[in-house]
Amino acid sequence: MEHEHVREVDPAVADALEAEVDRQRDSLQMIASENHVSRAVVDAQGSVLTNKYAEGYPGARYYGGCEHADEVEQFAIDRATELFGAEHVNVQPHSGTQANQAVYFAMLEPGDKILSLDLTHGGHLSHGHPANFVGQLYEVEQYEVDPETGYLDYEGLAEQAAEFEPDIIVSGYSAYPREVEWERIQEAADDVGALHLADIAHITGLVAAGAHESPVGVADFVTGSTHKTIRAGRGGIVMCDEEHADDIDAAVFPGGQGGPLMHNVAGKAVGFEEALQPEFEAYASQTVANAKALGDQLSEHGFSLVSGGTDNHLVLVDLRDSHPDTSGGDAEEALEEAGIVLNGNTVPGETRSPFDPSGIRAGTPALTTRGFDEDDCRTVADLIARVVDAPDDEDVIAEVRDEVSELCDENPLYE
Ligand code: DSN
Repeated sequence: MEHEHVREVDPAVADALEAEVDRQRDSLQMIASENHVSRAVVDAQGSVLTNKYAEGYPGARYYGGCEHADEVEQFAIDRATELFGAEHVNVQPHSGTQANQAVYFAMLEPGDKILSLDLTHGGHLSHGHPANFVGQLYEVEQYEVDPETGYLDYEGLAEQAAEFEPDIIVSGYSAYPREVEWERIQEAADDVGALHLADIAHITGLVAAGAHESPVGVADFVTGSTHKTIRAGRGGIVMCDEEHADDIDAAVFPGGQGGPLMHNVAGKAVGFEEALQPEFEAYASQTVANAKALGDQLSEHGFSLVSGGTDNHLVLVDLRDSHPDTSGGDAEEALEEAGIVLNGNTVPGETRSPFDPSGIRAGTPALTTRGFDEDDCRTVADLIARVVDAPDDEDVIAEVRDEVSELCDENPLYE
């Protein structure tokens, strides 16, 4: 990746871009929400569609010259429809958060009630955290995972819903390692006459490939990110039945956004086309197999996994038992020095601060894209253990850094 046009104009930014390519190539990207998109998606996102304003929807825009924008957006819609089987798809949200906001804006009045999973139990800011406008505009109550098992407590959720009488229940999570039983949440919503929003941001690719049960056709609304496990252009997506199509479209534009980022919509179209290919199913199931191998091997090293393991692309490690003197932040820092990039993360029953929490979250989508298999992931778990066991030992960190470089060389990226 040369960025030669940038270099002609702005060598400083070109240097930073090239350094970022090197960083991604030469270290292990294990932030569970990240991935490596293809060169095709990079090209589409870097295209001249960035110049185009296209407020409105295909065939009904507020500006002229939208014929190619229309084509591209329709490709994205058609491919998403084929991937997920939803009656209606909106591919314009700039992010998963904005996809969620569109659903709230379309369906709720200020002061209405949202029931969602607590952030420290695996939820997301946009599900109603007090620091987010959603938590301030609506009345939010939060559910938690079972403190003993780390699994969702579906019965507790139904009881809480009966008491709180929410207008909408939000499912779908950013740090929940287990399969979600959408029907059980739908039943809880039906029992109290609430809507159900399933936010599949993290598992969009797993759902598209059949590696996780789909909430499409179960939940009233399904939102997602398009750049995580599905590794398409950066942004969000909303899916719903035809009945809510106009409300959702109006809530995305003009309700919450101005002009769509058409270059990102092009990246979505291209990434969705890639996800329709048979290889993508193999990628998604390998991502899950890799996360299981990573989790099993971390357990072998004495790490405690929230819920005891994983069914999806991520593991959540609670360091409090195995490494009581090492915070998630300490582990994140030492691992990054060793070339393993993941994030400190809150865990259920968190006793530290969100800025320096008790856990680490590690995902396999990006490693799998660059070709890692289960053996590689077990090796990565061994390396993580060596560093977290001795986070201040510069010799260990240097040795692990060398082994990370070897793994990267064996699984090249953006050649
Ligand atoms: N920032 C994403 C994550 O890491 O889960 C969610 O928006």
